[in-house]
Amino acid sequence: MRAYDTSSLRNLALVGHTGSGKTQLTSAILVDAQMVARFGQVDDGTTVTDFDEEEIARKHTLSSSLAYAEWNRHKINLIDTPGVANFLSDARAALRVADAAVVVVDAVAGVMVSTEKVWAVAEELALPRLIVLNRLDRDRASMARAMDSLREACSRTCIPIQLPIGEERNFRGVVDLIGMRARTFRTDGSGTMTEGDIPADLAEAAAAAREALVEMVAEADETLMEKFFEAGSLTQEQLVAGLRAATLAGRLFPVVCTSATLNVGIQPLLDAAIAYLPSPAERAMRTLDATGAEGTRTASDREPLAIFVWKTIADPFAGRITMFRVVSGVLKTDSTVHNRTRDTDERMAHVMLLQGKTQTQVPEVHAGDLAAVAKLKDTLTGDTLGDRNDPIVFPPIKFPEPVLAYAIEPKTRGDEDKISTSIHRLEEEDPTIHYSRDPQTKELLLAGQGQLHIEVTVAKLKRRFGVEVNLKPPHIPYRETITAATEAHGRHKKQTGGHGQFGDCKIKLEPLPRGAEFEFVDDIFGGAIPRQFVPAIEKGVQDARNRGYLAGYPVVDFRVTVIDGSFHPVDSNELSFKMAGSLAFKDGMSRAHPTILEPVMDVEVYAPSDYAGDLMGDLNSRRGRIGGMDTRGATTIIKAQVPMSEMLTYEQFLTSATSARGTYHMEFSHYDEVPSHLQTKIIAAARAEREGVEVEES
Ligand SMILES: Nc1nc2c(ncn2[C@@H]2O[C@H](COP(=O)(O)OP(=O)(O)OP(=O)(O)O)[C@@H](O)[C@H]2O)c(=O)[nH]1
Ligand SMILES: [Mg+2]
Repeated sequence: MRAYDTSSLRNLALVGHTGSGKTQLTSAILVDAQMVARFGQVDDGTTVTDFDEEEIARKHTLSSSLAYAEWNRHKINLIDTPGVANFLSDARAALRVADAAVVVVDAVAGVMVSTEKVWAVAEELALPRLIVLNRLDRDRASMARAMDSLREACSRTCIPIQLPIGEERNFRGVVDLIGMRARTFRTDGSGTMTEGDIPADLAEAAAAAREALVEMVAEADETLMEKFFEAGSLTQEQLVAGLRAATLAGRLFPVVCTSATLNVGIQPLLDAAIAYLPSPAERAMRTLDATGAEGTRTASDREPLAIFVWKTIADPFAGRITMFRVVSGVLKTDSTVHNRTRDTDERMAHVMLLQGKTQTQVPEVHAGDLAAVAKLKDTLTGDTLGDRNDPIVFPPIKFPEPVLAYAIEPKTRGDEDKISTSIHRLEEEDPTIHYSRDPQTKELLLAGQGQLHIEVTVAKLKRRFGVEVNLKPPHIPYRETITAATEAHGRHKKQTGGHGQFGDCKIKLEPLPRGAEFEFVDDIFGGAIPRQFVPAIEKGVQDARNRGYLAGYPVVDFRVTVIDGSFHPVDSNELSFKMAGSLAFKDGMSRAHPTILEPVMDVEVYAPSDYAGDLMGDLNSRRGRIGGMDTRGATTIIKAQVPMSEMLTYEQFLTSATSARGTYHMEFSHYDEVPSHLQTKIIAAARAEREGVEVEES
């Protein structure tokens, strides 16, 4: 492949609700650009970007993957991202290294919940967006309805630059509203395109749509607006330049029309991406310097080398594969670069481009391009690599907290070690899973974004690492906290011949606001306890608070202040003060009115409006607090906050209650107090479990 300079690159992340056709669209692009010989199909498991066995089996993208198409002397990098809610954090990471989002919308269903989520992320990153109305060949596909939902849910300035030719199964091409030409396609998947005049029956609609486009472009820029009023229209050059500028500025969002399975409209889509979306040189990336001050770095070969790692793949055979964007400078294969996040050096032995899972080694990668490298030692997702003397880093990627944990046990006895090394490898590629051992029950806990996420992780463990586990019913990550301040005393004293043990401390416990976790303050006066024993008291309190008080869940959101104590010149040691800290904590908890906290989720439900009443009633019965309701066409959107423990069965409920026409999105919101009658149950369950374990162990 020829080398492409920065201005000939486009970095596009395909984002949108599951099933909108992102993977199929990527596949059509690759065949049209002759990057692959065969037109891969999601339904046969033959696409380039859904190559993982789990993705093929489930017909969903579960992890972002990279592809590229050479089109009209440009290299278009494509990141095919997941649209399934549990995996959206991977789409968020992809948007960090893209210069534009290609927002794919199903022309039958319109904008759905994941589309709104990724739209908001693109908004936050100020990313230019091109909208693709896909699946226009389906029954009940409607450009008009899809445009309504886009204008309501995303932006009033979504504006078609094409009109579809033919409806539903007769969809076979597009009218280009800028060139005012028709582009029709053979519908055999070959992508064979014919250019011609606009069909007579569309002439009027096309003229009206073009006028709307010209007005929108004029409105987006004051000087264009003046010219528009003077001349009554815009010249072709003004229209093209104005549309490009407004798209880059995020003021307009052009809309194109496709069918990814029939390979209709794909080539005009690529032309539009080159014409109206930015090259990396036109979009600076945010940076932080050593003092935390914000700046930007522009894609240029002449700037120092700076690389941002957005994704890692844990391959049991090939080892770790690190995917990155060369933000600035030129990366040469075999060079040594500095990992600034971890302060270590890494050798970039085999720099490569990825076409799905196919790797092609390249001698160098220029500023703005996306590439990968195998077998780095210490580098993880979110790290910045580059020149040792260049002080900047890129802000790390924020990943969501796990919301649900399952206890797992090996199917084969003695596989525990293998499980934990394999899960640690998977944690590298998926920072949203979390693996731990319950300090009380000693069970292995696997936490993630939801049931599907855990199931997929377990399936990966089996397929990639050959370890099989049983999943037990899910756990809610409850917490404990206190609601009253109190003083407490702990004294540890033992006299067993020779040296004794003596530690003694007085502490104060005070509640802190939600999310404050834990604070420890040393407020000892006049050497009541020698300085070196104070950390031991903290250690004792920490150990005790992690073991919990009421039901074995970590105690959070409080402050411990050591205010007094006493010591023995010979018998006092660290262990004794650790014990004293632990005892003081327990003493305090008995008076601090402890209570249990549970994770509460932000839930958004989308369903046909007929079901709204039933769905609201159900959310109420799940202790949900309804935050608002919106109607959008025939769809109702309900927003609510619901405790996680009540949402475990929601997926099945929603599917059966709405005949699979409802969808929902859920993410962690905050921790809140559990009502007291439910606390009693949680405490009883914890006690039963603990006793069960004790019986088993004895
Ligand atoms: N009729 C028709 N079907 C399509 C079109 N595009 C995609 N499909 C089908 O829709 C289904 C979903 O397509 P995908 O490409 O997997 O959708 P996706 O957006 O990648 O979905 P996730 O990976 O789950 O986010 C598959 O069965 C495709 O064959 C289209 O333009 N027309
Ligand atoms: Mg997909």
